[in-house]
Amino acid sequence: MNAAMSGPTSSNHPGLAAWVAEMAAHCRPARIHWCDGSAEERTGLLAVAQAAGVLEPLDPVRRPGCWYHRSNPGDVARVEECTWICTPTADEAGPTNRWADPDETRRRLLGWLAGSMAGRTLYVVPYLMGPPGSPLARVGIELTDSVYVALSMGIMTRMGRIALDALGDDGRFNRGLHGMLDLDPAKRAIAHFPQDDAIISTGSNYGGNVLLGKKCLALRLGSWAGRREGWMAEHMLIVAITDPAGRRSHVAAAFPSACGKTNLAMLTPPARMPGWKVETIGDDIAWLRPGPDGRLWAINPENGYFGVAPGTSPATNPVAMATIARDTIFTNTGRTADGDVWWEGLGPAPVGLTDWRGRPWRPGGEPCAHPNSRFAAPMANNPMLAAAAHDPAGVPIDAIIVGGRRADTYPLVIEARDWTHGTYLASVMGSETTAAAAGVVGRVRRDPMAMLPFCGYHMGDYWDHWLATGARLTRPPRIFHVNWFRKDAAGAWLWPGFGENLRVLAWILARCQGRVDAEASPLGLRPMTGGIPLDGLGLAPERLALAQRLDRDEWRSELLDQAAWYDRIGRVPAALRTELRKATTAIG
Ligand code: SAT
Ligand code: MN
Repeated sequence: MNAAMSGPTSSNHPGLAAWVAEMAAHCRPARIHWCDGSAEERTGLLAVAQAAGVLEPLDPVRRPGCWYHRSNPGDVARVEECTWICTPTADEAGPTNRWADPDETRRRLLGWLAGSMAGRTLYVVPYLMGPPGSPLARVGIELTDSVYVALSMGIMTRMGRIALDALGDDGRFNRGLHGMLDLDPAKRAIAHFPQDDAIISTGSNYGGNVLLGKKCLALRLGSWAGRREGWMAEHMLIVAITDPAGRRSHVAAAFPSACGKTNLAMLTPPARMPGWKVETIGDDIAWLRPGPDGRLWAINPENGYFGVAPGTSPATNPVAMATIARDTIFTNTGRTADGDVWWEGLGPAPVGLTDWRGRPWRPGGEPCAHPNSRFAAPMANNPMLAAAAHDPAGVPIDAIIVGGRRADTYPLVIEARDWTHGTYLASVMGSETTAAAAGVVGRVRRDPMAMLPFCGYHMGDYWDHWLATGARLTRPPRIFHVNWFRKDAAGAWLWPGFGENLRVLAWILARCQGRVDAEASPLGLRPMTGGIPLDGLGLAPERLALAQRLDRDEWRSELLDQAAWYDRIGRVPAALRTELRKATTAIG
């Protein structure tokens, strides 16, 4: 039986047509819909999703064009235990990835998918990662039986005709296959085949597992391709910052999932810092390449934001609030009685809330919104979007910031002495785990470059690639390590965070422009007294001193743990081991 076709089946790419036909014959959907990315198509797909109970419309006045999705309660976050790197050898995947044999895994997953789309529609989702015409842009085709995925890909990527045009008749493309399989957790797998530029995802419908352009292509396979092709795929936001003197700089920053990347990417300058402007280029992923000028140039491969809802409010992130005011899909938030969404941290709870599982919610019980509830919102909605977000060349990066969520040990900010030292600081980054991944929340784990769940190959080789890329840059970005999350002995935050982080960015940029001095410390360079502008903040200088404090006992155990981490990785570049030895000697 042949599946019914709809959409523009007008690709003249023989490899694409043959692969779609082969996968359709295998999964046996009743219908095949080729997505063109048009507004009319979106309206039609939304109607399909509504009729199937997958999406519910929100109130057209309070949230115009917005939709609500409630996931299966057992399918609410990425699952690292089910995420596989299927390189020919286990050694290529390295000690931080779960490796599985490519042939056996492909056979097993295709076995599950055989006939699994009976009665369903297979969506052919062509998507472009990166601005059209960028030397870094890549095309993926995701085949999925989830209308939620097709609609979300339409927000998160440049989807449809635009991608087929970029592909042309003979371009290369990533082959992604996603089947929901009734969300059976026993058949949940996110498998990457770097040598084939292919992904198979089964048994889930959660963003990070199934929006294949994002973590799978842009990071896991992107990092693998970047090493071979001489560029970098990183879990970084990108911002353009203009200071009161009109100097424009670009910063890329790596933080683990749910540690404030979207907030920093959309930072609103505090009232006491007039004349500063922060514009978003990306909030999650950066693709970077050395430019002919010896600088590191970055693009955001995405076209939307898949952000954590809880904690987002007019006070913490007014730019995000404006961005999600329309045309947004909300997943697993709470719902108000009048057709809007609600989550913890948004403000006072209105009466009559429904929780993320659809049950009436009362204050004091379980959270109303799932802690990893998300919004998927178009980048074009962002009132502070930088025009450069669409520039195929990208932007030159002045500073790279890395950091995790650490209640202790790490100071508010330190500057690496050079690229090698910065690579070391990023390689030993640690963070308390968050709700973005299934598992225990709040345990410190090493999360190098915030890439632990996303680096598609051996972590030691990845660090080597960082060093090799740095060696190609005659004007490398400076690298900084920050910790917005340090607490005092009573458990209170030492630094206010959010918009006030711009004060730390101001120091970082002044360093990049050679306008302020720093002092040497065993950990790296740190601000001189008065270096971070505190005017109007009402923060006692002693609090800042505590936030910056170096506690040698904490550092002795931290460095022992770093050494154990390096031993676990094994193949650590000698230059990084040297940096760790220097730090250990300096701490004493
Ligand atoms: O869940 S996602 O992987 O899409 C987002 C994240 O965890 O960074
Ligand atoms: Mn992320």
